[in-house]
Amino acid sequence: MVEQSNDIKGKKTAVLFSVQTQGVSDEENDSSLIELRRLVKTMGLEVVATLSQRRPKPDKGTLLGAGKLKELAGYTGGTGIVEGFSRKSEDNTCDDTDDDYPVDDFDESDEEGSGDEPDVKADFVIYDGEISTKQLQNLEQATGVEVLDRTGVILEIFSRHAKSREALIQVEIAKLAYMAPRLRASRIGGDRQGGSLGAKGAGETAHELDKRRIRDRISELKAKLVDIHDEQNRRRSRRKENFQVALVGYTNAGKSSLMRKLTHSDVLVEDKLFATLDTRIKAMQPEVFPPILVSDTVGFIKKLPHDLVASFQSTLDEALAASLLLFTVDVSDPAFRSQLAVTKKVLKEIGGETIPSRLILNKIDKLSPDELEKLKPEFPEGIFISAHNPEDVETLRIKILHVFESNMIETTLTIPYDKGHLLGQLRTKAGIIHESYDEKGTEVTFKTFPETVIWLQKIL
Ligand SMILES: Nc1nc2c(ncn2[C@@H]2O[C@H](COP(=O)(O)OP(=O)(O)OP(=O)(O)O)[C@@H](O)[C@H]2O)c(=O)[nH]1
Ligand SMILES: [Mg+2]
Repeated sequence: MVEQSNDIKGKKTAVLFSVQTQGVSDEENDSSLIELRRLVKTMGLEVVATLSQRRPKPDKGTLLGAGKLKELAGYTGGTGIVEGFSRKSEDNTCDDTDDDYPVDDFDESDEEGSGDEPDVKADFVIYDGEISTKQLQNLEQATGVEVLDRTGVILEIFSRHAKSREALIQVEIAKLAYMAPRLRASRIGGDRQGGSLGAKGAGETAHELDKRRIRDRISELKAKLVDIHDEQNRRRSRRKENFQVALVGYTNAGKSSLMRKLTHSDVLVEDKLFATLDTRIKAMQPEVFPPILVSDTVGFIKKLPHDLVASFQSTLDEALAASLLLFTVDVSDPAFRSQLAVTKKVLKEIGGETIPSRLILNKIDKLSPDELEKLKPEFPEGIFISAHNPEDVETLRIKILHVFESNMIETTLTIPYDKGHLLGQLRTKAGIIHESYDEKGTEVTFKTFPETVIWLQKIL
């Protein structure tokens, strides 16, 4: 696959590439590259070309075979050659040698007219996967430009979108951990990584720090996070008496849009990947008692390395504290099934699989009536909505209320007049159904969570 665009308008440019390994279908490879293209655009770069090579495995030294590497370098003005590097050298002999798998037979782009001299030179080479230190070194030598992998791109976006103190610290830790082994490896990027794209945070100083100082800085940042998390845990335990609904799902699924509509708040909604990096919690509107809290979380994405997920643990903890998870998918995205699978996998990994959940198939306004009807039998329990349609949002709100009410119990208790202040507190924690007065006190019938009844019985 070779695509080219000449509409650059002074922006920095990038050429993207992937290795389609055995077992990865054409659709999966294409959809992953389309996603990478969106990520790269979100990062502010213009994509000038996309290449892909089918191989049993990425080459240990250069990811691509020799011919394809030359083609890639054609987009950057590089030589395509790695000095002193032999594909038959001991280091590079691996079970995926080109002899076993004739790469050219797999190679799609050769069929589609590679060899044209590209008009536009790319400033960056970006790989749709993870790059080892050695591969990074070799690729930068062959292309003469800075090379980034998928994680590097995601980190760059995170770094730009982080707003709260917590998100900034989390991103800085993730970035330092990512950059530490690459500092020595990257001859080109080493000077510029993190700084060249205008990133804030770790980028400006990282290249001056040796590994030990990076470790010290990470420890220092982690200590700061512990303080923030202690405070968050205190707040979270105070919220325990409330019913909390967490919106979880792939990036750009529409979580923040739903959060806005359900809570009448002004959280950021953008057609960007990873628009939200901070957890926001707001009461669902119109308010009920006890309040239903809705939280918006960071989106998930394919091929997100574990340590990056871990660095957003506290954001995910908010989802784990929820009484109900709303798995939100963008049903208009052809890849939505695999996006849902990614979300469920991450939630399972962090221990959230036992939390009750509902599936929200969002953006149905982007489907034709036929497409929608075909989809419904596949998700009989799914809630099909458009966050842009107020009636759909109301249907969702009522469904949330039903789950919330099914968790509550109805109780009647008498509150003595000398403990009258408890009545005021109860009103914020329960839905009052009936009140009557006799000589012992106020007899009140209310609906709330079992924990609140236990709390009240203890202090009466
Ligand atoms: N057509 C249509 N667009 C929607 C719908 N819901 C959300 N969008 C759009 O999809 C884009 C992403 O929406 P967000 O609500 O920011 O998505 P998110 O899940 O919070 O994304 P991240 O914060 O990046 O994880 C925005 O441009 C929204 O306007 C919908 O039901 N229909
Ligand atoms: Mg969002």
